[in-house]
Amino acid sequence: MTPHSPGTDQIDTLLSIGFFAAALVVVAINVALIYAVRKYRGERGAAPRQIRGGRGIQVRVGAVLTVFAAAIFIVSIVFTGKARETPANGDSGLAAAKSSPLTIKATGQQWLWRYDYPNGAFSYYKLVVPADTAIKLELLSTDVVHTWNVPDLSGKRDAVPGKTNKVVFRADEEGTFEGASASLSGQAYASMRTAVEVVSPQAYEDFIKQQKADIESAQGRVVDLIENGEVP
Ligand SMILES: [Cu+2]
Repeated sequence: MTPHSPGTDQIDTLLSIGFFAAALVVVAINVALIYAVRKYRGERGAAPRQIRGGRGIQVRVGAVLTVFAAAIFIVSIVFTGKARETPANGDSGLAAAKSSPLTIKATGQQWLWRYDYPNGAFSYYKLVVPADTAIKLELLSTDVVHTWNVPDLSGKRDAVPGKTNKVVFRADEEGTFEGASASLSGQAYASMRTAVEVVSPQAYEDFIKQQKADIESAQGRVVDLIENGEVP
């Protein structure tokens, strides 16, 4: 993953800390094992000596491991908490989102994501957002549990029927960020993908306006067809 939002920086750092902590434990255990084996090995052919360690060494090793585990635990809680904070709006972000994040509804359904924008426009599969703007996605589901997962922008979060979860992020540059479903939601879950298209605030405004006009004209055409008797 490549972090493109403040929260994902935290997740990325945490990932590195986790990796180095695990590597440290693996190396330390192997070094201690090789040291002990080399120091206390017996002569070839002779029965090896029986050695008993004192209680002191056990307590000391236990204490070091406990402190290490506790430190990792606390660091991960702090970092995870920071990753979930709503980011501030950037200077070049959408002016309308200055005081509170731009809120968009993301609804998971088998097997498609629908996005509802504040002006009444909606889109499927592709979410368009302005760059450098604090975004709050309200996650909803109409059927089963889906997981919204666009790793470059945010941590995973579940869309649960009857509950509203949220995802916050602020994309630092324009571009398209891909996401895939992250929990099994039925046969076609593998194809339940999404893409976040990050554009300039002006392009975002233009998109939702155009999208709304297109939806209304399509609905108007359907009404015409019904009135003309072409659709029973
Ligand atoms: Cu799904």
